[in-house]
Formats: sequence, C-alpha cells, structure tokens
Amino acid sequence: MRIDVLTLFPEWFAGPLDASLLGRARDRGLVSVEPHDLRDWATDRHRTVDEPPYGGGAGMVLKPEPFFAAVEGLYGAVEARPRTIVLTPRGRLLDQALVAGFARERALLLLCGRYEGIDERVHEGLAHDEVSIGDYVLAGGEVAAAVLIEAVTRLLPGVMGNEESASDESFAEGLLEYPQYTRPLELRGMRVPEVLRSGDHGAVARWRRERAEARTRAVRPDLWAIRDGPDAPDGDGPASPRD
Ligand code: 6GU
Repeated sequence: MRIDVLTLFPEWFAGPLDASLLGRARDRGLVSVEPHDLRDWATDRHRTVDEPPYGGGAGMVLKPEPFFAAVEGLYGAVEARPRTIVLTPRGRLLDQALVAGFARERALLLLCGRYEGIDERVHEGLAHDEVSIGDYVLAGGEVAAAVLIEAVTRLLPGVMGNEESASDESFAEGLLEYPQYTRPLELRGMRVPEVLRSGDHGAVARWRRERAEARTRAVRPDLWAIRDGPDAPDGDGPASPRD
C-alpha cells in the first residue's frame, strides 16, 4: 500500500515510522509512507498556506489552493486521487472497523489539518472521509495520521504473523484484553493465577473470558453495551445472568 501524507511538518514523520513493525513493513516493500510538505504547493514568495477566517474569529485557516495543487501535482487530476482522509477533530471516531476498510485500499491520501481548521472546500472537493482519533484536542492532524498509518499497516497481508490476529478477534468481539503473565511465577508478592498453569485449556479459556468481560464492564461500559459475543444484548445465545 502507498500512503501519501500532506502536512506542514513532513519531518515529523521521519522518526516514528522507521521503528519496529512499520519500519520492517516498509523495508519489505509492504507499505510506503510518503510525507509531502504542503508549502511546496504555495504560490507566493513566503510560501503562505494559512490566512485568517472569513467572518472573523481566532486562529488561522489552511488555504484551499495548495491542497488542490498538491493533489493535481501528485496524481495528475483530482479525480485520480486515492481514498482521501482528512484528520480532524470534527471527523468520525476511528475504530477497528474503519481501519479494516482503509486497509483494503491500494493507496491512501492523508490530509493533516491544524486545529483551527482547513477551508471547507477541501472537505467538499477532496475528502472521502473525515476522521478523529478521540475526544481531545491535538495541535494538528500529524499524530492522528501516524495512529491511522500504524493501525492500517499491521492489517496488511504479510505484515504480522498469526500471533496478534487473535487479539484483534477479541477486540472485534467488543471485549478488552484479559491479563497476561510470563515468568517469574512470583514477583514482589504477586503470583501468577494457578489456573494458567493447570494445563486445563477449557478452564484457561473460561478464566480469560471472565476477566475480559469484567474489565470491559468496568472501564468501557460503552463497548459492553454494544458487544456482539454469543450472549450480547441482541445475540443468539441466552442472556447472561449478570446482565
Ligand atoms: Cl484528527 N486532529 C486534531 N487536531 N485533534 C484531534 C484529532 C485530530 N483527533 C482527536 N483530536
């Protein structure tokens, strides 16, 4: 997959994307991430990309022309652009289902805004999707773009072994992860639960399910309410006595 990123801070993408899973996926040719400096498509001597908003108000708004010029420069025509995603706090909340949809594309174009916003005609004329990564304020879309890139990349064919796809399934089921332990058996008075060493696979699975459900109910009541496990509110199975 090719991912182009239009940003005021292309250098920001140099470090984090080299590390770990993403770096390896890139070295193996499974993904290429190409940051582009929006200022390269400014037309004046000062490479201006923002101006005060019509109607007044605080802050600056990113001008539309550099975005359109960049898209035409990169793909030849606006119509030839790949699926285009604006990272903005007003967007739809990113979740695993949306990430999985993005991972099926051959290419993506990510547009990073500044918090005060991008001229509405960029949204209208270029964006297929508008995405936010949570209900808090970032200075710009760069961190959000990096989050999206990492989440998409780990779903690309060949990027990961089978180990981690199991944890995706548990998340897709709407449950948070159960607790994990490794050696030593005892640390500072805290001992690994006996059931995990019992060799009883059924008992281990039940314990993990129970702990995942308890954690989800406690910290993510929103996920618990919409989970789609066998005993979910609208599922096929009988309701659990705890509901
Ligand atoms: Cl995508 N951008 C900004 N500026 N803030 C955010 C965000 C995006 N997602 C959550 N907060």
